[in-house]
Amino acid sequence: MRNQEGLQTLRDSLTYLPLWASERVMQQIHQLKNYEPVIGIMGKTGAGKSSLCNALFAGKVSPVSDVAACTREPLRFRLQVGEHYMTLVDLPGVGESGDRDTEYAALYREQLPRLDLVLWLIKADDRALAVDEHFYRQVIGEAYRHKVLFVISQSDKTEPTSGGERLSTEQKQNISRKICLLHVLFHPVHPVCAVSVRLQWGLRVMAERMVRSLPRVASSPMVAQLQRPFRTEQVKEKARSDFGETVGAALDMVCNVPLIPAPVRTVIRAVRDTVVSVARTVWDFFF
Ligand SMILES: Nc1nc2c(ncn2[C@@H]2O[C@H](COP(=O)(O)OP(=O)(O)O)[C@@H](O)[C@H]2O)c(=O)[nH]1
Ligand SMILES: [Mg+2]
Repeated sequence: MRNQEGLQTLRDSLTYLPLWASERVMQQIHQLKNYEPVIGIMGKTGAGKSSLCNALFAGKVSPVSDVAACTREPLRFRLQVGEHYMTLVDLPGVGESGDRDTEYAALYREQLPRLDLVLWLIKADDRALAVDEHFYRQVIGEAYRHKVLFVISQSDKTEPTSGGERLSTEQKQNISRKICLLHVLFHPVHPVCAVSVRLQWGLRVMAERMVRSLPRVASSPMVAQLQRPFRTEQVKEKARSDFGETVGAALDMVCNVPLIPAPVRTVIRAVRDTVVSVARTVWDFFF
């Protein structure tokens, strides 16, 4: 219902465009609303991939298709919240079986172009990072670095461990050191996150980093999948503004259609800012 209301409000803001142009823009808006993000999760077995996804995302999970237990086909899970979907791709561990690394490299090269973001989990007490480093250089390479978000998982296992319900100052200092180390090793595009699912620590910041690291088309539908506590104002504001910008880009696309009459172009330019702000306003109706 609110969905329809949102669409109608957007349609109204396009009244002054010729029908073909407003139809084009509405079609784009439909696609943006229904975009299904694909997020890859990397990390050695036991890094905490499943636990982290369960902590962050609310969606009901359904395994996708006839999953064969071969490395060429990673496990895919489809999450659903209302009418929004997102796919998680559980990518096999790096450097866990040397002889299969070539096979993994091929799998990653095949998957990377289709992923909106890769969460690369490194367990807080994992010190064997040489393989990760090698893999990052060789397989991810320059082309896909912007898609990788490093996450230090299970931060409560940072020395000196106490098993308590809060991180000690010493632990926090050591986590900061680990973050610095990862920055030196990987030169990541996005800042490294640190989380503990057991202590529910760092997850909010991680959600903010995710929404900032995703391509504009993917941020809003990802936010729709987040558990309530992580849908903070900052997270929503970034997604809302991404949505506005993508709708603006749809108008620009129509503007760039060859041989479009000059007066139509003028009208599109004149309404652009209004449509973008309407899109931001109705964001809550959609996501
Ligand atoms: N102490 C602690 N244990 C965790 C945390 N996250 C996950 N684990 C545990 O680590 C183990 C492996 O987690 P899992 O999510 O299955 O890892 P996956 O193999 O990467 O999917 C499980 O026993 C989890 O309960 C955490 O933040 N802190
Ligand atoms: Mg798992």
